Amino acid sequence: MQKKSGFVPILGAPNAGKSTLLNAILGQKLSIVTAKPQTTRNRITGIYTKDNVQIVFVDTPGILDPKYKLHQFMKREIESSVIDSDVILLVIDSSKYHRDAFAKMYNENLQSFEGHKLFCVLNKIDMLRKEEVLLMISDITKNFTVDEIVPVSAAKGFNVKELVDTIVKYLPDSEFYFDEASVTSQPEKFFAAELIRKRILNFYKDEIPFSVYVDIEEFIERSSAKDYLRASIIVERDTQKAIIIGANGAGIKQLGESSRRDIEEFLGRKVYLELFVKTKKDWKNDEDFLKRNFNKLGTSSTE
Ligand SMILES: Nc1nc2c(ncn2[C@@H]2O[C@H](COP(=O)(O)OP(=O)(O)OP(=O)(O)O)[C@@H](O)[C@H]2O)c(=O)[nH]1
Ligand SMILES: [Mg+2]
Repeated sequence: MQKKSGFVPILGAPNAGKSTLLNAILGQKLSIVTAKPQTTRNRITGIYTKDNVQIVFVDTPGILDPKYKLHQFMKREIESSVIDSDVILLVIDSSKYHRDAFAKMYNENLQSFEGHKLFCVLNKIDMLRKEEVLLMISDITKNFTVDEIVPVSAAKGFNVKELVDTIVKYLPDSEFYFDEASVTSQPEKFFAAELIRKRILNFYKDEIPFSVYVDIEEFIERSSAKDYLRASIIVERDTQKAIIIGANGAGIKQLGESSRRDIEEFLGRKVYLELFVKTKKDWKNDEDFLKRNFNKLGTSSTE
């Protein structure tokens, strides 16, 4: 049978449910999800392969006005995910739909949508009544040019299969880009860092989660012993370092244990995890630091 394959970036405002949608499509917790906006920082490739179809989804950071250099790097991740894409999914939190806010995002990104098929994915419809969803669909139809409008609940898995079926209709005939067994193109150490960051997003309050960068400094696979992982949690200020470590190291100990369990579950094997906390002043605005680290993560969607 003729193969069909294409690239499908998942775009939208912070917290719209983009990563939840990717995970729902893949049936796997690949991209970290939290209740906090700005959870995703890199583009994350999630490869869906079934029969003669392969869809390379690319989860992206939420669209926002850059305040730090980090945000500029995140924005570039979004922009590069759109180039060469076949269908763009623009995900909206339908429980927060406002025409003006949607119009702003739509118009600001119109140029990058050009030449691509555009789907408007109305997510979180489990929070709405049916009539409200219908009204929203008619409002979008009247005011915007999109190729499809698909209501879903990524969290409940509602209409997700139908979304995938609709995407397939727009895919070109093409050989697969990735091996049929691949689920992602990112290295394992990227996901290890993300799982540690997810725990930090959930454990600590206020600005701490947004000031944290997790760097996997060493990842050694060992046949005779557990894999060895050394991770550095990089924060912006010494006060943040003290908060993460906690009284008598209780914070870092708990963080280490829970992250280790998450990583073991993800990798399907035991690991030995060592965590360190380091201060790097204002890393969010440090171009060299960001360049080095974004490159190191191998988040390129075509790698
Ligand atoms: N009720 C409901 N909540 C959802 C749904 N999809 C996602 N959420 C919740 O919305 C929040 C944000 O989800 P994410 O998937 O992290 O959102 P995101 O768009 O990837 O966010 P960023 O990475 O920060 O841009 C989480 O608390 C999810 O559980 C849904 O269909 N229904
Ligand atoms: Mg996300």
